[in-house]
Amino acid sequence: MSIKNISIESALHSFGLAGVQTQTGNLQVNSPINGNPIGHINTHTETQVDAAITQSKLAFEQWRSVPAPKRGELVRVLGNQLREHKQDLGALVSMECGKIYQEGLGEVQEMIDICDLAVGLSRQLFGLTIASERPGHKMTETWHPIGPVGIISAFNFPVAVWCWNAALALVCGNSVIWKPSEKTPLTALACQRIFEQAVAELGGIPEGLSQVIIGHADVGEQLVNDARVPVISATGSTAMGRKVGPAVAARFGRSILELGGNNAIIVAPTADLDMAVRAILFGAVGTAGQRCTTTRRLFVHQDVYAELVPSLKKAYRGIRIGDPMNENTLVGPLIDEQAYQAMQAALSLASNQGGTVIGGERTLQSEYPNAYYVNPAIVEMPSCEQSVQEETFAPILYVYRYTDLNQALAQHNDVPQGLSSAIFTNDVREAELFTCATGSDCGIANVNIGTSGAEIGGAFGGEKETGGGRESGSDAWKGYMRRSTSTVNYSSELPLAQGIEFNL
Ligand code: UN1
Repeated sequence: MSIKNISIESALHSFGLAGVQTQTGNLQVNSPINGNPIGHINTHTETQVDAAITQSKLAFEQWRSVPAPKRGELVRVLGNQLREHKQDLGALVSMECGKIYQEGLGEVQEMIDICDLAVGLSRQLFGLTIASERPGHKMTETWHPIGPVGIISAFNFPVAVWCWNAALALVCGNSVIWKPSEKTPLTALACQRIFEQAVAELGGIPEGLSQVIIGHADVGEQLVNDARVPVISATGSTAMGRKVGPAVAARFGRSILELGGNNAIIVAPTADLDMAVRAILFGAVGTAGQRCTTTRRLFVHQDVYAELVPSLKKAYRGIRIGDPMNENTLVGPLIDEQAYQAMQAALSLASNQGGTVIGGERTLQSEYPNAYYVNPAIVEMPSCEQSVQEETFAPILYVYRYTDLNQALAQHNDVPQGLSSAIFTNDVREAELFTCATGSDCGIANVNIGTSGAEIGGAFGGEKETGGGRESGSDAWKGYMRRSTSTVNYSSELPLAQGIEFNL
């Protein structure tokens, strides 16, 4: 059954974007649902991007003087606007990037949640008071707004990632410039409309406080290379991060990188296997395997292998693949043909390495000749030693059998990426080992829940080729501010630190 009353026309219309369906523009946007064009828009020129950065700097110079709790009011109104638009925006996300409607709604909820967090944070941008070694002196550490924040986001979380960054950046007193994926610009324009509604509702907000720039990699590069943008937060592939990181570093900017993952779940002998199967299923096939947190590798203890793996295969047989706007569907399409080709290449490599592949074929081809639906794949690998090193953005789950947890942990960590991880166990020693300093080397290490679907309250990101950045909750806000240490001498002497005597 299809989601009632929401069509691409109605979703675009609710954001004042109906015109994109008929207008001409050099960027054609296709829906991964059927491959049909859903709009044409224009990319920004170099001059327009430059003007956007100039405007962003001006907006920042006003916004940084607005008290933080007042800045929080804008984010509260933004959150309320998102609540009102949850269904329409969730549907547009689903239609533009192909994730199921439930996950589209979840993504908008993630935006609402981060707005709530940021509103609270707007009254809690705490600094420190530090004991001075000198009498009559006070040392403090204060956090100040830093400047325009550039946000580069990927197609798979086309709106939430903007909001994680923007909500924090705005309460921290910064302006924002967003370069969304060229595959999902319409949802970005919809967010821009929602933001403008919040601005209009509140009034008195600097012009151009949050802007969207549309384009391909060249537009992103211009943003990344502009020294007026002190922070670049980029989410996407490791290949993209390899370009962004050094370019930002070369101009002494700060980058917050959230790149590829190669996330694994370990299933130990004491695990609750029913729970594990459900978590693995959501982690491996949810969003058609196109989350940075998708479960890509599974280490199963030999004592439970014969029970868990057949249950998992059975669960895979029950997956309903199809139109993501159909409420029965669990897995929608891949984003495009290139994603499909990458999946096929990864599967043939795995079978050449002795892996046994189940699934992975294209499906629904006669119904949707221009879209790429696939059966999620399970690949049983012959040996733990051959842990796959690359992230393929598709639903492929590599399964390994292990006998010793230390050996499984070593294999688990022996990949270039370090985003998310999980263990299913009811053995407290194993759980503690997995989450301790010598356990999982990932930014996220879970026990008895899967690798994907993190809450916004925690810091989100990972180590090694995942880029090291942290977004979202905890103290990630500090990445969007500059730190100032002040020593105030309220005595009538001028003692030097370290006891140095320096007298005429
Ligand atoms: C991403 O895929 O880039 O933890 C972000 C999750 C989501 C965010 C994923 N909250 O799966």
